[in-house]
Amino acid sequence: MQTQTASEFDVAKVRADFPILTQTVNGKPLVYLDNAATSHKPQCVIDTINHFYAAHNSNVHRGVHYLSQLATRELEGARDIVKKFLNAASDKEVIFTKGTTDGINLVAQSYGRKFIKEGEEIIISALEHHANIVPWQMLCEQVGAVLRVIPINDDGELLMEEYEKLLNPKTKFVSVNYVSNALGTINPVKRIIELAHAQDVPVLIDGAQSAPHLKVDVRELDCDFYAFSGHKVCGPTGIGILYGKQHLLEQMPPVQGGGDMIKVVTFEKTTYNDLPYKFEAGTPHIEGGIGLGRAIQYLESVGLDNIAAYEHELLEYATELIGGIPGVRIIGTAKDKASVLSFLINDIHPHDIGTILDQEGIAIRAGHHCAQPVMQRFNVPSTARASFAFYNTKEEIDALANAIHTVIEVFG
Ligand code: C6P
Repeated sequence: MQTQTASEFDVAKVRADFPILTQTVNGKPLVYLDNAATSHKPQCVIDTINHFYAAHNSNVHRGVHYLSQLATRELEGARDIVKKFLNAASDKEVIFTKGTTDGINLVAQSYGRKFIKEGEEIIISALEHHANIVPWQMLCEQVGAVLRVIPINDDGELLMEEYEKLLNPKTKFVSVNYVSNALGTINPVKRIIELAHAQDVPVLIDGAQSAPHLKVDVRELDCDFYAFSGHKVCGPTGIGILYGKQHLLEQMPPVQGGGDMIKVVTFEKTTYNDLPYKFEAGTPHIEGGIGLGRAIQYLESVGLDNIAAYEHELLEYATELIGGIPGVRIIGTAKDKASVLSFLINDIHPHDIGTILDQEGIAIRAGHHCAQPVMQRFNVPSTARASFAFYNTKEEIDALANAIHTVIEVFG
């Protein structure tokens, strides 16, 4: 598929796929700018889930009967779609999880507990979401490891020379996000991975905010693990993906025991199932997985490169328009950014900003965005955050700018 220029991108056509976008909120057309929290679902994903329950509902991997085989084929078909989406080498490397948080916890508790020992070090960054901080802190408490943090500059960019200094023979794992949810910074993950690999250190990429916006090829990136959430890529909630290199996953113990993850169980000993099922204990989120597969097909039909180009133009437009309003301060001014505009207006509390925007039908997020250390770094308790998707328009950004003027008027 040839990449469209942003002006060629047919946003009206795309918007027609999302039934929720036609509604009004507080008497105004909905302007949904909270896509980093969760994205909306196109009709094809909603239809796929409905159809599963209406026609195919059954448990998977267990039954010899028709419906069970159908459901199994659909779920495994979705795994294959994800495999191709990520360019993973094998379906064995694609594990269904509950979401990004679940995937990171799995790696911390499985790889971490087995391979990281007292006094050894784990590197994360100052840009992380709590989901990529707390699981490592928990692991550190359990095994006596030490957490090290790559600092950031005032634009919200990682200080790569500090990262290089942090890497040392005690480093046993690196875990960083590709795109910061609080600031939108796109991190130089390829370089981060190269530097870690030069010291034989594996790297997990938190892809929660990159999967919806950037084309990712895990083999080209050479990451060891990549975690993302279905609900941020136009798919259902409660489902996500953990990609892991097969040779690492093979060495890792399961974290949860139960049905589906075993081959033989006796009271004396249990042998575990092959990948990826070893990490998928219990009945999976079947319609979630199938819905996620459909969502990825949908994103691919729009084209990840088209999405990235169009969203880049939206972000540039918003940065200039909103950043130019007297009293507005943008937090996060990295050179390389995706889809997030975090801002403050004078000393108005972001919750007040969010409430007034809501009255205008505009949905943004106000708060610490589950990234409190980022807020601490900028010495602010919270920010207002507008986050864009490929179904947003410049007119919606104009509406945001107008509503910000209203906020300023209300608070004098
Ligand atoms: N960020 C936001 O509004 P889950 O909740 O598991 O789907 O995703 C967690 C997560 C992990 N890493 C990053 C970079 C994220 O942005 C998120 C989710 C949402 O910014 C909800 S807090």
